[in-house]
Amino acid sequence: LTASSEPEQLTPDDQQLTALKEHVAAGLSRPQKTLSSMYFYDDEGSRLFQQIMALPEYYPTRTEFGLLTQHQAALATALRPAAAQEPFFLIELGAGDGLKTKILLRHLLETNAVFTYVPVDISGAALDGLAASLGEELPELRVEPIVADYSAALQLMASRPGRKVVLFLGSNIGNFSPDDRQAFLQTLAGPLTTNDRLLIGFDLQKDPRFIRAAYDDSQGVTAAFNLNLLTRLNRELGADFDLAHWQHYTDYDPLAGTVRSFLVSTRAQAVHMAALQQTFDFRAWETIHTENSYKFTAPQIEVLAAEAGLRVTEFFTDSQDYFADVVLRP
Ligand code: AVJ
Repeated sequence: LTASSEPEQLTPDDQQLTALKEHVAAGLSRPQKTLSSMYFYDDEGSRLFQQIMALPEYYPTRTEFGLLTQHQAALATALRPAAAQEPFFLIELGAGDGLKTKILLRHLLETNAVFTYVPVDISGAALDGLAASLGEELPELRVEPIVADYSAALQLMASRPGRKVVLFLGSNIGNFSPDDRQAFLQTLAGPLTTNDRLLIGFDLQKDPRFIRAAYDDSQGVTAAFNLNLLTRLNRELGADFDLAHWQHYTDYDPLAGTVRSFLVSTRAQAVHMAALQQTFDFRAWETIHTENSYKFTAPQIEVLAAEAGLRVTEFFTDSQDYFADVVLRP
């Protein structure tokens, strides 16, 4: 493994803390309190998400894994430059443990593609783990990890010349509100040129009960994942959330096509945050909205792409139409 696989951290810790403080102060001052699911992923949250991906109820990861395995050759052909030796960057937003991506990485290496893998993630620990496992499993791979949120990483990559293939797998796109999703896709598409490619994973609309079960598992791992956000605020903002009086609640709304997750205050309580020098009051059964997880239809995906000035060129699904991996180009 080369020295360059040491993750590059784009945003200093103090700026990150300032952003978290501002986010929490604003989000908990609204009539409907809300916190972004982006903040789930501290090191413990990333570890819990690994556990979620292995749960029997959580179908997206294993479905997409099967999908990528089945279609790896066609996907690689659709993504890589036509000239076999032309170098490119393979940028992955929200790389996590890279389990699914390794299918593509291995295929590209075996077919002599010339590329640098740039995994981007907000969890430094997740990227360290990924770099270490890649060093062992695919030692010939060139890796340049970046610890950053998506927009910071995209800005950095936009300034680099060369062909780009951007991966956004796992239906991470489902976390955006419709407005944010549109803005994000436009930001993503903006710097891309004709020969660049985008691969986006979309979880598809299906049996509502089946979807809901994936976000309310019987072992309570998803509940722990949601509640960990409060533990994080206790640690990083000196908050005094008492986890005995908070619950995980989630539901799927077929009308909006989204799973919504909440933290529910099971009694009237006040929470003080030392770092904000502020106290927040919660009524009994008041909720904090912590996550949206949108599910899509094929026509919606076409519209979404068109509105961002992108064209859908390939649409891969599994045999049950649970999930889609979609190739887009400018
Ligand atoms: C990482 C956004 C794809 O929405 O399915 C899993 C996060 N939240 N269980 C999803 C999540 C609760 C996950 N994504």
